[in-house]
Amino acid sequence: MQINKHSIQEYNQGQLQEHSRRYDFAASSVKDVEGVLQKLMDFQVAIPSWALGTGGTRFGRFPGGGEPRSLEEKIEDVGLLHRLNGASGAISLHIPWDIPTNASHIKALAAQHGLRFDAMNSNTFQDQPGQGLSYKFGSMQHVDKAVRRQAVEHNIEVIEHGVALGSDSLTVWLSDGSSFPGQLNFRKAFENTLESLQEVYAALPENWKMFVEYKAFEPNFYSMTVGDWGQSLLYANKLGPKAYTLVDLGHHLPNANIEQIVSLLLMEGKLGGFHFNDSKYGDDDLTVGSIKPYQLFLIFSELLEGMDARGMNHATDLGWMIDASHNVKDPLEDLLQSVEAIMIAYAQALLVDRKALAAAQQENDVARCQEVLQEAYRTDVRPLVAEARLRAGAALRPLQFFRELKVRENLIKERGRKTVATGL
Ligand code: LRH
Ligand code: MN
Ligand code: MN
Repeated sequence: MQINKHSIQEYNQGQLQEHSRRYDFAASSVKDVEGVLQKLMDFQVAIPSWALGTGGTRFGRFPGGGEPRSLEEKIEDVGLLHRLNGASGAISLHIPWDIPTNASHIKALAAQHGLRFDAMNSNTFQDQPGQGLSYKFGSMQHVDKAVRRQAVEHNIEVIEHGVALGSDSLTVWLSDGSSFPGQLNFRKAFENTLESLQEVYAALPENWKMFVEYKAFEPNFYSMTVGDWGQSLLYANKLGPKAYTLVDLGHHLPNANIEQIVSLLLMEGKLGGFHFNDSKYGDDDLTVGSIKPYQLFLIFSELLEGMDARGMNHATDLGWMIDASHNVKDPLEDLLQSVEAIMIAYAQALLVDRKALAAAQQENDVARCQEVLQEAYRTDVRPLVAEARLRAGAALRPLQFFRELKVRENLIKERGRKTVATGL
């Protein structure tokens, strides 16, 4: 299904009066509104290929219909999102869920939709049909060198796919760890993993980055070999300048202070990328901003403070991606909501009066510090985000327009009700 520019313009026309009223009010209290709008227009959030289908849980899966059946259809779905919101201009692939058998055709298709290829994701947490050795007891940490070799070779293959598509980064998430005390020699598991990562690192092209993603628990429930940001940072530091830590919001123990983590990683020049999602309990992969929007704002606030201090470009110097998977919502609707939540948090963080905050911090004026932050957080920035979309030629209200166009119904007509998306 295609959405043409003309129908978006027509839709926006009908919304314009109400939007202008709300926008004029919002813009009147923002100092550099044009600067803020430009930043919002530049900011793009990558969509992971595995978020486009219904995820399910280990208890069951309830497919929604019209889900993408191939890599081409996944690209089309992200193209639709990008058309609607102007902020989803990249797709992140997972190998082997998305093997691009004809890379130049896939690349051309993505370009037609205005998409680039974000980080490539390797997969050594599942055994694939025909695979020689099992990852049951880990991949890069494995006691058997041959298993480690297999995992390294897979990652090198993923890099090759990425090169063919024009990607420039590899995300390595390992499920390696142990589920019972005594199962693993922690030091040896670390050393094996480091050695394997070093072999992958050596295969990175000159301009590539490697993101080492950590996760506190699951699928291993006693120890994870890349379990927290300290361990990830250790690997990244030992690997070299192309290696960075990747923060996934759902991969911490409850109540972890993620905003402090990102601040310190930025200070060290070792924050590479982000996986956005939200959670109440753990790696719930819920819609961004659906549970803890204030935390999301605080994270963005630290991100901007740290990035500005280092002269980094918000849009290009970190890898921004959603990492979600849903059981009961339309995945495309969910992604529209997620991107919107990210843009809102970003816009609010742009409004923080940094000078006032720094002055209040210097004077230990704790109440004032809170006031400054909450002044920005409690501002309704939705009209600013909508204005950025309008200027980018996207829909003023993407989710409403998605429903008006009956996108899901059309996709079901095209692809069928019973579709099994490849991946999770
Ligand atoms: C692990 C994880 C990782 C991906 C994805 C499928 O929980 O977040 O980033 O490989 O799930
Ligand atoms: Mn993740
Ligand atoms: Mn996860």
